[in-house]
Amino acid sequence: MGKERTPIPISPVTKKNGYMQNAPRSPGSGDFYDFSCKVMLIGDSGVGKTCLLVRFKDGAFLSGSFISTVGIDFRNKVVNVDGTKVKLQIWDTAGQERFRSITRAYYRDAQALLLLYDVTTKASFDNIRAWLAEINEYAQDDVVIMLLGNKSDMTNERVIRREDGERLAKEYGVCFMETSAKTGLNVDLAFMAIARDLKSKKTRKPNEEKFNVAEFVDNEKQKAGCCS
Ligand SMILES: Nc1nc2c(ncn2[C@@H]2O[C@H](COP(=O)(O)OP(=O)(O)OP(=O)(O)O)[C@@H](O)[C@H]2O)c(=O)[nH]1
Ligand SMILES: [Mg+2]
Repeated sequence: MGKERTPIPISPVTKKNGYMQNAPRSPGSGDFYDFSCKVMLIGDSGVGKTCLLVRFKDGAFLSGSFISTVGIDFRNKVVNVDGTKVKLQIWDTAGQERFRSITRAYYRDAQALLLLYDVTTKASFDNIRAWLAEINEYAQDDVVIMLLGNKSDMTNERVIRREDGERLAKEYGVCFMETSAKTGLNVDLAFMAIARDLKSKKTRKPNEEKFNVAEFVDNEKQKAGCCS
């Protein structure tokens, strides 16, 4: 286990369903947005949640010694989805067991969950079922879930095949992709797919077709010519 990050004070409270609509400015970021939503990063300690967030927010990779998150932390990023500005309020949770009760308190406000395992650590993959049970118990019924197999750049150390991740995701009916916080593979795609799904849920008219997040991800991967 690595060092620990300084505890971060907990929580601006969001509305019950987590959406804050038509706010003129997102607190702290200075960016205008049309609506905001809460996304949580969860999974075992060391799978790369903080690194994934830093890669998405700042385009950088936190290499060097591992600093384990204490409690919970968040970062905002406003993304543009076909002209609509969606503020993603991204909560980075601590994977260590002793912080589990803190994490549980945040599930109910989340519209989307990015659930990570590390393709080089079998235990983190085996624990995904337990994480999904947690989600089932504490999160909203219609929460968007995306399973991410992170550290896909570590080819030589890999112990979990892509097909294993795909199979598990299919079993639970959730979207799946492999990512790398180090190279950036699929990181923007994961967050953008979530933002699109949430925008669609928020703005879809009754006669409009539902947004299919899995289909969107497949199309985008094909466009990028990648296979992960
Ligand atoms: N090669 C490689 N290393 C990664 C990747 N993502 C994270 N790491 C490394 O894995 C270690 C753990 O990353 P963190 O992002 O701090 O893990 P975490 O999931 O936030 O862990 P907790 O805060 O304890 O829950 C660090 O040493 C990172 O440099 C990746 O995609 N590729
Ligand atoms: Mg962390």
